Amino acid sequence: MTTIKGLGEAKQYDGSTLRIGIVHARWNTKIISALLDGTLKALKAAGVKDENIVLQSVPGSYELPFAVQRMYTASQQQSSFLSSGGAGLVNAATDLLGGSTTDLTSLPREGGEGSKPPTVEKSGGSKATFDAIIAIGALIKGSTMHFEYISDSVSHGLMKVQLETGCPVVFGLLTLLTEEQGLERAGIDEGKKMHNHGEDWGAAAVELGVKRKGWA
Ligand code: DLZ
Repeated sequence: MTTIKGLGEAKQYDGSTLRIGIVHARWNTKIISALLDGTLKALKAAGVKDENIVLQSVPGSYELPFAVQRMYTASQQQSSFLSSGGAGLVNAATDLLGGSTTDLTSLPREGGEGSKPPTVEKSGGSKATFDAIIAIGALIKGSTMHFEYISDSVSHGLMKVQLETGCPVVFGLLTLLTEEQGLERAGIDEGKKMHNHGEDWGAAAVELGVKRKGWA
């Protein structure tokens, strides 16, 4: 079946001067891990430098809006401190969030639920505010109303954060009726029905990061 869905004709934006944050939930790790891979692939394809990508993890999707808000605000405070002559400040974003970032290379690639959670390590220092932040989570519907409440509040929370901070927040939240839908959208189902949606999110972050500079 053909589809008209998607980003349309993709223009490649130059991400080589951008600083991008990624906050991901750890629930449904197998899906998240693949989505992160896709996101990073797109960021790197657009020229975003490794040292300008800051990763942070939170337990579940419900924590995403708070984490994005803290990450951006801390980076802003750090940036203005440094530009006013401050020095030797450690990464304020990660400190305010508990001093850890995810080491992506240790994310389990197989297994999914119940597999070993990602280990954490402290990130290096960073100097600029974020040009865009990508929030990644996968909510899977269960038998109660939990899914509806969290999907709704996280969607509204992420929109509120981007409008209040002025930092583009890419909506990498999958709201899934089944686990299979998540595997498809992460590009890791057996039939390989869909592409990895993380690639779209990485490209969206670069496009918004570049355009936002022109809209400042
Ligand atoms: C509790 C919970 C449940 C049942 N399901 C998911 C899910 O499918 N995806 C997800 O990202 N998080 C889930 N969580 C965890 C909540 O998002 C949150 O971390 C906890 O309620 C603690 O605030």
